[in-house]
Amino acid sequence: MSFRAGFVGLIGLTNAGKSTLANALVGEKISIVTAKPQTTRQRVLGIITDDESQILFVDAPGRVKSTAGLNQFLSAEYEAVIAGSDVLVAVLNLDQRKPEELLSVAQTCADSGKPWMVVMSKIDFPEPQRVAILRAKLNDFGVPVVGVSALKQPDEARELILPLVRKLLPESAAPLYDTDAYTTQSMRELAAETVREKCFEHLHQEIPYGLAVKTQKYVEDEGKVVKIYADILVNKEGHKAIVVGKGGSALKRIGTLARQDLERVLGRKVYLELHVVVRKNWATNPQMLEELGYVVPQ
Ligand SMILES: Nc1nc2c(ncn2[C@@H]2O[C@H](COP(=O)(O)OP(=O)(O)OP(=O)(O)O)[C@@H](O)[C@H]2O)c(=O)[nH]1
Ligand SMILES: [Mg+2]
Repeated sequence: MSFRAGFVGLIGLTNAGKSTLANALVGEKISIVTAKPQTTRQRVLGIITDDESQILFVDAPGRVKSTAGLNQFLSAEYEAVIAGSDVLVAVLNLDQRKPEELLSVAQTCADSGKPWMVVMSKIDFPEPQRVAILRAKLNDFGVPVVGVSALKQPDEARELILPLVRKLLPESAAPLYDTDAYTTQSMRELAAETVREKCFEHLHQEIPYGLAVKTQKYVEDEGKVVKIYADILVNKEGHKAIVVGKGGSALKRIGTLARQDLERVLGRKVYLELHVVVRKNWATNPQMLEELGYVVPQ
């Protein structure tokens, strides 16, 4: 039998559960998840290889319409993942009240001309009539439709989705990526994303949207401890005080939670040092955006 391999873009609204689904499918935490929309900023690759196929899941930002600053990057990244994927999975979240929003995501996938399927996400959401209505409306597309709860039943989600995706992959002479790896994300990127996840969870209003995290130093020497130094960039002086908190309490909490997560992933002790740095308008500065990796790859 011939080998199949390709990029499979997870396409949906913000907060649809795409990253939760990516993590469930890969069986490892590759992408950060929070209750806030616009958590994912850059695409993250999750790799699943077996004897017959290599699936390259691309977790993307949700759909954002914008022509300025960081949101312009999110919007371009969303479009680039659609254009660059071989197969699309429309992730349609059942906690969304407006079915037309979900159907427009499905229409985008259909318009791409690529093979695609639908995953109705958050099927545990107590709105069974929404499932029936959505299924009926999706019927005309004639593509596979499954419903999953990646949060509550990740194994079932994987078993249901992987065989359907494999059938949609193009043939390939060989795997496209290292067959031992489950992601291409570096430890420096993972460290920065883990800190950003804790910032999103513990800071409110506009603060998370105005910050970015950059790993400045990652030292893995002979010793038992991995030393990570990261900057939290904020775009206003006033935000710095909020991120640091009273007597440093907020920053300490963020640092402790991020360190614990990183220690679990690395299986080693971690020393994590965080600095809050004010970089006014970093999100509209092309050079700063590039430094943070917020550029769409060509
Ligand atoms: N009840 C329920 N909640 C879910 C499920 N999947 C994800 N969530 C929750 O939905 C929220 C958003 O999940 P994410 O996986 O970050 O969603 P996303 O589509 O990646 O969001 P963005 O990156 O911001 O576009 C989080 O609070 C998740 O815990 C699910 O199957 N059931
Ligand atoms: Mg996400």
